[in-house]
Amino acid sequence: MKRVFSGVQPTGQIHLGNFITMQNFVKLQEEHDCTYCIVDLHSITVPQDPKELHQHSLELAALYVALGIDPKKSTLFIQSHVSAHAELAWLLQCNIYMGELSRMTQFKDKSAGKKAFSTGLFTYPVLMAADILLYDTNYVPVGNDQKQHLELTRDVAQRFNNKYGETFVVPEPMISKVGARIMSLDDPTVKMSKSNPNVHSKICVLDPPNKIKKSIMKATTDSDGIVKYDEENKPGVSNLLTIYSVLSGMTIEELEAKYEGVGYGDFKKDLVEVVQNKLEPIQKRYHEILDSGEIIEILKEGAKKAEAVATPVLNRTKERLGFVAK
Ligand code: LTN
Repeated sequence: MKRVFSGVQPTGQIHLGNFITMQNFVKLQEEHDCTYCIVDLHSITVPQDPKELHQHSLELAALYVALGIDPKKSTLFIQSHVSAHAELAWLLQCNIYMGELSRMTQFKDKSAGKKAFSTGLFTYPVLMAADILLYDTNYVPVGNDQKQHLELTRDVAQRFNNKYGETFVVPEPMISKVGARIMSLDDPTVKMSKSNPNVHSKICVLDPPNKIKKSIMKATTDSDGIVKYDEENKPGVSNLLTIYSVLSGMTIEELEAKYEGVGYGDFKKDLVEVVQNKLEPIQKRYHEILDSGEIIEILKEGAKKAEAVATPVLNRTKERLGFVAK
């Protein structure tokens, strides 16, 4: 079995783009040995309200389980519960160059125009490399925006192996096409994003039915009234078709045939129902897991399992560096 590792930040609400990414995580656990991490250490690279961070971490964990991550098959844990992450990040930091981190486009984007930002924002990709390398990861399912960080992870793993002897498994990215392609409802030329202040730009997994309805009915389309997939000329309608297709399991072609001669209003009404019906049972399960406290036990177990894999890798790394074992 190949090992899969991925991380999601516990910031803000989980929207449909994230949801689709996480659904892919659920599928992967059938064929691979999967580890999914709630990366709270990454979240504090930008200011966080402690109460919100706490809440969001538990919520994200409960949502993972509600979506179908099975704690018996996969390992689900919170990054800060396993201290090896912060520790390996330091060891890697001493083997990554300033120039490499300076070239990271996410860092450039996030620091642009800011008077002050933390050094953590700069070293963010090092911690991400530590996350991945600690689990002898073969595949990392991530969005396109994280590809450069993955390249850096591979570079540092190879560099370390060459210098100190075989230590790390060199991971490969697994770029999923659909999750990354869910666009904003108000402006279908940009990705659906947690940080977009317009609530109707996105649908969140925990949105109540009336909010889902409002956001979809308001979604930007175009004036030619034909339900057809054409990313370039009809980005709004194409985005709605993608959402419909992923949530219903119907293909785009089937949907185009179904809505031939039907106006956008009726098409959107059906989509509202598809989204509401998909999310309702997930929300119910989510509240059960969170309110019963079940999630606390799952995370405890998850941290134990994660530690059992991470600690030997960390020790192996220290040994290669010449550190004296305790
Ligand atoms: N940077 C990633 C989150 C992340 C991650 C990881 C993803 C942190 N550590 C390890 C994959 C593997 C993001 O913002 N999407």
